[in-house]
Amino acid sequence: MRKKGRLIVVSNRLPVTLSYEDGKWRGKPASGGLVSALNPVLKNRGGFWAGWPGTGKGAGLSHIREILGPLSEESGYRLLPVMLTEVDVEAFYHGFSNSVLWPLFHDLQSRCVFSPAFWEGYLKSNGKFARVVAKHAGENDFVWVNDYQLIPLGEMLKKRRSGLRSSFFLHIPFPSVDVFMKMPWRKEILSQMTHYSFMCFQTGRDRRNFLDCLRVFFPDTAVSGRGHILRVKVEDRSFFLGSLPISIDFQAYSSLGSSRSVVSRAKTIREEVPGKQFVLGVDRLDYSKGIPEKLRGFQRCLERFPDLREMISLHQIVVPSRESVDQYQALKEEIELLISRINGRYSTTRWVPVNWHYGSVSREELAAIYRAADIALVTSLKDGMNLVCKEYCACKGKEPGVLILSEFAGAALQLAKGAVLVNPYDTDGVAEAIYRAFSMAEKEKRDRMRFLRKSIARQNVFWWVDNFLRAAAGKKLEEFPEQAIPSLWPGIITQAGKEK
Ligand code: ADQ
Repeated sequence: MRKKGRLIVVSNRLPVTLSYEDGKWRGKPASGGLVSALNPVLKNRGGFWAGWPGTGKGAGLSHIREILGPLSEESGYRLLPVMLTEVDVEAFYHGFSNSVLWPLFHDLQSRCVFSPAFWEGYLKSNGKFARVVAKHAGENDFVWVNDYQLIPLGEMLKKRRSGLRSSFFLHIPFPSVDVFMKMPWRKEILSQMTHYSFMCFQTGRDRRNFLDCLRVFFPDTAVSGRGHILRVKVEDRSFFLGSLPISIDFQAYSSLGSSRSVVSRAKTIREEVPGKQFVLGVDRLDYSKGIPEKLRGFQRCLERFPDLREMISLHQIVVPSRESVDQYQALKEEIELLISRINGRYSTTRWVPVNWHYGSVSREELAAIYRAADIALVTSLKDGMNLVCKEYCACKGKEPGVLILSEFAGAALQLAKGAVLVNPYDTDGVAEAIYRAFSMAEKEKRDRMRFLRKSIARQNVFWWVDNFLRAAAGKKLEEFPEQAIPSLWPGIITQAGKEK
C-alpha cells in the first residue's frame, strides 16, 4: 500500500487539445484557468489527471497512448484517459451535462431537456470514470473531482474503494430550491453531492442554495460551524461544506499586461479602434453569457445618449463553443443579426459601432486587447464566477479602466465595491452604466481599479488551491511530496468499457 498520498484530479476533459492533421492525431497541452491553477499542484508529485480526451470519431486507444505519453512527460503528471463512445458523449455530455444541468443550474429551466435516456447515460459514463480512477488510485491518495459533469463520481468511487476520499468543486452556480425542484432526478443528485468529504461552491450564495435544497429533501440535515467551511451531517454521512471563489494567476496576467510587446500592441489596437473610448466583451459562445443582452444595452446607449455616437465602440470577442448544438448555432445567428442591425442603423463613414471577432485569440493578444479597452462589459445572465473580468483588471496595470459587471456573476460578490454592477435584463440600466463609465472621472476610475486589482491579487488562484487543499485534505501543497510520474498503461479502460 502506498503510504504517501498523491493528488488525483478528475474533470470531464483532460487538459489537452487533440487535432487531426495530415492523417494523424496530434495533441498539445490545453491552456485555461483550471489548467494553470492545477499544473503546479500536480507537477512532479506522482499524481494524475483523469478525463475524457475529447476525441470524436476515429482516434483509437493506440493513438491516444501515443499522444498522451509524451504530453504526460511534458506536464510532469500522468494524463489518464477515460474513453467514451459517441453514444456516451451524446447522452452524458451533450445530454445530461449540457441540456439538463448546465441550463438548470444557470436558472434557464426552459432550455432543459429532461430525458430519462440522458440520466442513464450520465450514470453510465460516470461509471466509466469511476472504474478508471478506482483502478489507479491508492488508499491514501486525494481525489479532487471537478464540475457538474461528474457529480455521481464520489459515491461511485466509495462503492468501489470504501477508503478513498474525494472532494468536489462546482465551477458553475447552484440554483435556488424553486429552480432545482424542477429536475426529475433532484433527490438523487443532491444525495450524490453528500458523498464527498468536502463539497465546495464558488460563492456563499451557491452554498446557501445547496443547504436550502438539502433541508427540503433531507430534513434531518445538521449544520455546524461558521465562516468559509461548515460541517454538515446528512443521514449517516458527514462532510465539510465550503465556498471559495476561483481566480486567476494575477501576477502572471499583470506581468503579461505590462510587458513591452503587450503595451506596444495595445497602443496599436487603441489607434485602430474607431471612437474615443472602446468597450470590450469577451465571452464563450453560450446563452448564459448574455451576449444579446449586452448588444441591446449598447444599442440603447447609442439611442438614449446621442453624444456618444462616433465617440464609443464595442469590440466583442466570442470564443466558439458547442458549435454542433442547434441552440448555440441559433445564438450565433442572433448575435450576428443584432450586430448588423446596430451597425446598419448607426454606422457613419468614419465609424462602425460594433466590431466582433468569432474565434480563439492568443493569450498575448487577449492581454493587449484587455489593456487597450477603456471599459470591460460582462453581462452574464448567471455565471459561476467569470474569469474574464479578473483577467481584464489584472492586465490593465496602472491604466485607468472601468469594469461593468453583471450582478449575477459570482465575481460580483467579491468585486462589488470596485465594479459598476448591472442587471443584464435591464436594458436601460446597462445603457446608463456604459454612459456612466464613459463619463467617469479619471480619479474615480483609478481608485476603483486599484481596489479591484488588490482584491484579485489577494484571493488569486493559488489562494484558492491552497484553501481548497487545506479544507479538503488538511494539507498544504508542500505536504504532497515529490514523486515520479506513475506508469499507467497496463490498466487503461477502452471505449467499450473493458480493461486492456
Ligand atoms: P467559462 O464559462 O468558460 O468557465 P470564464 O470564467 O469567463 O467562463 O472563463 C472563460 C475563459 O476563456 C477565460 O479564461 C478567457 O480568457 C478565455 N477566453 C474567452 N474568450 C477567448 C478567446 N476568444 N480566445 C481565447 N480565450 C478566450 C466556467 C464557469 C465560470 C467560472 C470558470 C472557472 O462558467 O463561471 O469562472 O468555469 O471556474
